[in-house]
Amino acid sequence: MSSEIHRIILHIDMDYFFAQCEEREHPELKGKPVVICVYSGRSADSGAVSTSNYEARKLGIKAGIPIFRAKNLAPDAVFLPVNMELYRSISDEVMEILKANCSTLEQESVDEAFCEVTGKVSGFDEAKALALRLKEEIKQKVGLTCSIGVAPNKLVAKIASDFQKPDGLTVVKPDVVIKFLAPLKIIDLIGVGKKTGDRLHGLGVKTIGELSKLSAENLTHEFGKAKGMWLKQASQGIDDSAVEVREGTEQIGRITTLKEDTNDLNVIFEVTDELSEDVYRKLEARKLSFKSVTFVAISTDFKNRTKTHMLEAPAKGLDIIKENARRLAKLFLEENPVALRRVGVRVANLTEEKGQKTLGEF
Ligand code: DGT
Ligand code: CA
Ligand code: CA
Repeated sequence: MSSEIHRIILHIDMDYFFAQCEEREHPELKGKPVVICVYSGRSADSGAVSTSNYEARKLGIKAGIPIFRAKNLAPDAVFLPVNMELYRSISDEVMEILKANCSTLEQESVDEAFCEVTGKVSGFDEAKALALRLKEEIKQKVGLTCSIGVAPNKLVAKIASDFQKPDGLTVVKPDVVIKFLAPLKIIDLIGVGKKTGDRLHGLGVKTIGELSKLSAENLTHEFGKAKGMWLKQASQGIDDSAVEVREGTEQIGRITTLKEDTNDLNVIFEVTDELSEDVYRKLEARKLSFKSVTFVAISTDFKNRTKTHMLEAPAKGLDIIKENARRLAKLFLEENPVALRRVGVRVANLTEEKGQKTLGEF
């Protein structure tokens, strides 16, 4: 079968991610325009929009515009500050589902990942069925929608995930890659920024198809060897880069809502112990060590804050997670005597255990 000589790669991109996370946490926001803001702190409304839900986008509110402009466009929209801890813990939930379903997961950012599924599925039809199952599982377990692109390489998979948003699925089989790319705008070719886009426009090139017609000589003359060759290949949908686990970016975290808001340390310790055990089981299953432990606290005013302890050397023991989480929780509540709504435990700076000794072995 011809499909067997091709790789099959999924690119998953969560829809309006930060805003959708807020909708999950506060269901009463659904249907209203929601705007996530990075406040610079200089004055009340200075700063920029980080993202917005689709209701807000319809009103012209997009990532990057000043907050005061967004407020002019939609005075009744809901404006919220970035709550990175929340997004990160939701991202962890998504990545775990993906990891369980592919041979290699490359997390690209908090809301995007490549999944290599070559060998896991027999061809593109099975890959499509897998993508649909993943979308369903993420919706059921995490409560969020995403868009997925399925293609023979990373470049085309990423362009495909963006093709039908939100809640989209776009499958680009190897024999239609060129036809799929041809009508798309130059700027849709991932890796072409504004500068290159403008220069290509100057050459009269507007679509990826038109770019693919330029000769390699012409392109290397115009953009230099490396970039010119890359443009030539990319415009034909050729990309050999491998799906690779990104080291060091990984973290494993668990977060939970308390039965009732509290600052009672005994209650909180009980919960952090449980979360620590969950985190430890994940680490152990994958033979990973960690170098930092973080306590995550979300108070009743929805502010959330963290306290992190960096270890001197990579560790892997459950007690180290538990004790640090407890100690950080206690410190946190001494500094912030507030009732907590949710708490979390996270480890980061993960490394493979291989060849590494625990203290007891020296
Ligand atoms: P989408 O994928 O078009 O449905 O919408 P988003 O919001 O998921 O957009 P995406 O995938 O480009 O970015 C993922 C998250 O990253 C987004 O929810 C917020 C954040 N983000 C995106 N652009 C910016 C930006 O320009 N500044 C800041 N601070 N954050 C951004
Ligand atoms: Ca996204
Ligand atoms: Ca993204």
